[in-house]
Amino acid sequence: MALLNILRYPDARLFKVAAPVLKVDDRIRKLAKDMAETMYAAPGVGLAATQVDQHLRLIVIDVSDDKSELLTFINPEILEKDGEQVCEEGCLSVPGIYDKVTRAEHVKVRALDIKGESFELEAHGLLAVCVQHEMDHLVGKVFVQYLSRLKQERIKAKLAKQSRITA
Ligand code: K1U
Ligand code: ZN
Repeated sequence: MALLNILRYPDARLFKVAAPVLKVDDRIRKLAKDMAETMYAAPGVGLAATQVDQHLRLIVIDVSDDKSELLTFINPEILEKDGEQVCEEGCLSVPGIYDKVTRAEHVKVRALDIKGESFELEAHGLLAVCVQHEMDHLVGKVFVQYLSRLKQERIKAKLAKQSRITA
């Protein structure tokens, strides 16, 4: 079992744009497995490769109650989105901070699975929020960037204070 280090906002590496995965090979499968273990251990319901300093288009999500519905998306693309929902979001890279973000209620996603096979998924509710949140990470966007500048500055100050205490 390998637990990966999760970058903390405002680490500059969280703002990098991830590159497409060129080949789904054992290296990518190992990274996806380690990311899933890291997500479950955190605990969280999603994780993007960007958050573990791997700048590839790869995300893992499991919104089930019993960790039984792991989804791995390689090179995900949103094909359709509609509706609107406001959800209280958190982020493993922004520990202890939760705030409301408006997102599409439904998304249709196409991606490759860990065998390198293409699949499509229709997501609603929390799963749709999670897909959008994790795909934002792949383009270097963290959910706090939807909040006001004032809130972002307060969050940065709070996290800086926390890391001084734990250092
Ligand atoms: O991207 C991440 O850091 C993961 C993030 C995903 C997410 C959660 C909620 C709304 C949008 C995106 C998290 O998993 S934060 C932690 C969390 O939500 C959670 C923790 C323990 C149990 C259940 C959920
Ligand atoms: Zn996040």
